[in-house]
Amino acid sequence: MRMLLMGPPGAGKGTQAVRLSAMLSVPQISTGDIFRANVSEGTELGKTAQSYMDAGEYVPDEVTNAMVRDRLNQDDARRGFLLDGYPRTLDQVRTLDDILAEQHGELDAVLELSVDSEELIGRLLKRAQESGRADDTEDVIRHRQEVYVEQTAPLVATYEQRGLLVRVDGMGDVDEVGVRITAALAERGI
Ligand code: B4P
Repeated sequence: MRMLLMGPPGAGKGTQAVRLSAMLSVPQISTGDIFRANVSEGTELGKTAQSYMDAGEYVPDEVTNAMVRDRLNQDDARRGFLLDGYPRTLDQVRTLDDILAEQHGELDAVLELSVDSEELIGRLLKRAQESGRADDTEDVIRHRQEVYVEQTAPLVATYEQRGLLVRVDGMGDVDEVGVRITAALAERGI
């Protein structure tokens, strides 16, 4: 099972990916989580990523693509994966196509979570109070939404044209969304 999880910041990608990865028995590969782990370990990759993340900008494609290529080359990704938060740019879509052709095979599905923008901001501000992530200030949250609308939202159409897109309403509580995802995937025989 090779699947992508897309949606704006705060849509619940990370939250649902944990559950889905257990359900599908494949590793959850979150580019945001990998960057944050590198930031907290103080690696060179973390030093490069931090300023972009703190500003709500995407980390440059060449850095992100190299990191994902390495990660997908690891043994546990051979039997499938759930990619959470990648690709986010056209260059990343093309790179992923190359990696899949070289190392894996076709995607099975691309899941998109849709959530109203005020709800997204409310969720991320709530997280800011609870965990204090550096990119969860209101200005940066709004900027991340803009970057998503400009650079990532148009990519969803690419996967729709390929017949891979599964759109799920991400409004409501975590369990409600989880049940919708399971039902939508079951309709596709997943
Ligand atoms: P990510 O870590 O992917 O952060 P995100 O888009 O905000 O999504 P996240 O997974 O954290 O939020 P979720 O919806 O799960 O990226 C962070 C940064 O890393 C990016 O801005 C960028 O700088 C960099 N980056 C990552 N990937 C990149 C790439 N491919 N290229 C370049 N740069 C990249 O959860 C949000 C909150 O909502 C949580 O607190 C959660 O508990 C809550 N929540 C979830 N579902 C809910 C529900 N149904 N109801 C209420 N609350 C809910």
